[in-house]
Formats: sequence, structure tokens, C-alpha cells
Amino acid sequence: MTKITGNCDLLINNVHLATMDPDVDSHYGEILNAAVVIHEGIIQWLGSSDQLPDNLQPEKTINGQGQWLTPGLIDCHTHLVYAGDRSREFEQRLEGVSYSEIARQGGGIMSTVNATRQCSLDQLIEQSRPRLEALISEGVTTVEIKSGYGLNLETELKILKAARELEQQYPVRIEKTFLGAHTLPPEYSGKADEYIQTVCEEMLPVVAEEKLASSVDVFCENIAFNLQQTEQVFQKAKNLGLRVKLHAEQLSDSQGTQLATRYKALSVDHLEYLGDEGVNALENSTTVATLLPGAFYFLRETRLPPIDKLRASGIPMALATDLNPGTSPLASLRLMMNMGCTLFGLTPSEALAGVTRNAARAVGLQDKMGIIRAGYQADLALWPVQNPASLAATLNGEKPSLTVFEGRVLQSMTRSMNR
Ligand code: DI6
Ligand code: FE
Repeated sequence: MTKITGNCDLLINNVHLATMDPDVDSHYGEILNAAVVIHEGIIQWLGSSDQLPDNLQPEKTINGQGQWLTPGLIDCHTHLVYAGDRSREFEQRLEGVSYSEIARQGGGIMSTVNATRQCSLDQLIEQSRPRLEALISEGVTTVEIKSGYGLNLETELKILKAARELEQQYPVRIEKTFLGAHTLPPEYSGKADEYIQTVCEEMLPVVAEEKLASSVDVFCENIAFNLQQTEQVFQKAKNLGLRVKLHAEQLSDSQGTQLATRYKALSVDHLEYLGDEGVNALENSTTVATLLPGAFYFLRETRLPPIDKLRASGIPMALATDLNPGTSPLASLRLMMNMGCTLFGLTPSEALAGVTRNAARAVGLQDKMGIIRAGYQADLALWPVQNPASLAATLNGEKPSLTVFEGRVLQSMTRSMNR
């Protein structure tokens, strides 16, 4: 363990750690009766409390009272910035109209695009606020937000600017992804190649120039864009120095995963229809498999992602909300952990890894966050639970008693903590 002495900003003592660090050889990477020392936003030291250096002079000390400390949670796939409401579609689906059919009729994603185009930047921020606040209240310290409800330069930029503005207003890190190729806007009906051209030549260069996104996503699906169009976007993204990720195999096996791994995608997301070749491609790549049980649940999908094969191949699995107005209108990563277990058969420790260590990889930040380790960002959540499995096993409204974002203590909500 690193030796430390002297001043530090924050000492969190008397906690059990679920470090999620694969180098800590225990379930959840746990260290019982432990302490964490934080200075200038970075974890300086962690270990058993009885090994704490005695000359430590922390600016602030928190007694964790035997609660569990985890890495701050990371929601690595959201469409959180949007306007409007799609409850009527929920009704339509229950009346027997499929998601694809609604999209073909001009509803679905396009309905949100219309509402988002009509909104001002300020209105968009206001409408998105409660969703971000809900995530933060659950110990989320990093959120990925995609554009994709604009489908023209002006509105795509407005969405990314709203995400940037939200990051300035809240104690949360926001990773922005450009998803201009989400669906074909009616202005380009029958001219998908032309739209992809616009995405590549008119939108992407501006997004890159204004540093409004660090990665680029595409919806590769028979109701959206084909492999060739997807590859054009990936090629352009690569030329501009942006990372890529993909909505892949959600409604059919389009083989997007194989393409994405060739472009060293950060993640491929959804994967209900992922075939064996896709699993093989992932096995030989650095790409994360991101599972989105909220969309599976809302669409009443019956085909499961091939979890056993992913697990057997050692492919890192992330879990995210896919927070969006159509197929996953829910702002709870804790619920996703639970559904990851109940619907997809993950273990609670896989679920926690899915919203910490593997989610960090899915946003390309695995060298800085997602585990509790010296040298990593001090993004942490303290939970009033007896066992880390509770984070996936129960939905009794437990919130973190404390969240630390970049070394700053954000909330201290339970009464015992305030005493
Ligand atoms: N797949 C999804 O689940 C979201 N986008 C996508 O490509 C849903 C988008 C929506 O229905 O609004
Ligand atoms: Fe999505």
C-alpha cells in the first residue's frame, strides 16, 4: 500500500469497501473495516482502518458507521436530454401496435424529434433537469448523454449544449455522444445515404470542432441505418479523432457488433439479437457489451441477450438505463441493477460491476474511475446497507447517505450521518 502522511482533504473512516477492483482478490473487491483518504479530488490511500497512518491530518473526517462505500455509479447509456411525452405510444403498444410499426408511421423517435426541435435551449434544460437529478440522487457521478432527437445540425447542437450546460450546473460528469444517425428524418425520406452524407460532412465536423461530444453512436437496425451507412459514420468519426459506440442487435441481428469491434468501439449496446459471431468478435476486442434491461422490459421483448455466452467468454458487461421517452422512460440505475439480475440473470456483483468498473470502460474512463483504487478519481457513494448485494436485491428507496464527487462531499441525508 502507498505510504501517506500529513495533510489531506478528506478521511472516510469506519466503512466497508466494495472496491470493485479486480486486483483486490475478494467478492466485490471488498475490504472490511476500512478507510479511504482523499486529497485534491483523488483517492490517495485505502486500506484497513487499523493501518491508517497516525499522523494524518484530514481537513474533514466522516465516520461511515459501518456502511458500504462503492465507486460512484456510472450510467453509460442515456438519451436524457429530450422534450415531450410518449405515453400514448405506450398505450398503442399495449393495443398491439409494435415499436417498429409506430416508428414506420412517423411516431417513435420522430415524435420526440418534433418536440425537441420546437423547444428552446432553456426549455430543454428545464425538461431534462428532473431526470438528471433522479440519477444523481442515486449515487450516480458520471452520466453519458446522447444527442439524436434533433436530426438537424441546429437541434443536435442544442441537445449537446444542453448536456454541457447541465454538467456545469450539477455535481456530475457528463460524457457527450453525438447520435445524429439515430433515425431518418422525414426531410430525407427515401434518401438515407444523403442524410448520412449530411451527418458526416455537415454535422460531425462542427460537433468535433466545438468539442461538443467525445464519441459518436449510430442506430444500426433495419428501421434505422444499415452496416454500410454505419461504417461511413464510424470512418468520419475516426478521422476526426472521436471514439465510436453502437446501438446494435436490438431488434434483429444486423451484425453491427462485428463492424463496431473493427472500429475499436467503446461499447455495443442492447444485444438481444447478438449471435455467436458477434460474441466471438467481442471476445477478441476491447469493446464492452452494454445491457439495457429497461428497454427490454418496456418493449416486452422476449429474446434475451446471450448472457451465458458473454459471461463464459469473459466479455465485460455494463448495465445502463437507456433513459429515453419511448423505450426506457426510467431514471433509475438501481432499478437497472435489479432488472439485470431478475430479467437477465446477472449476479448482484456483476450488476454492480456493470454500473461501475465496466460502465467506466464503456465511456473510455476506466483508467480514472469505476473502481476504488489509489490514484483514481474520488467519486464514491456510501450506502446504508448490510451487504453490497442489497444494491441489486432491494428497491426499498435506499439512497446513498453520502456521495463524493471529485473529492467533494455532496449530500449527507440520513439522520444518523448528520448527528
Ligand atoms: N434504441 C433505443 O432503445 C432508443 N434509441 C435507440 O436507438 C429509443 C429511442 C426512442 O424510441 O425514442
Ligand atoms: Fe439507446
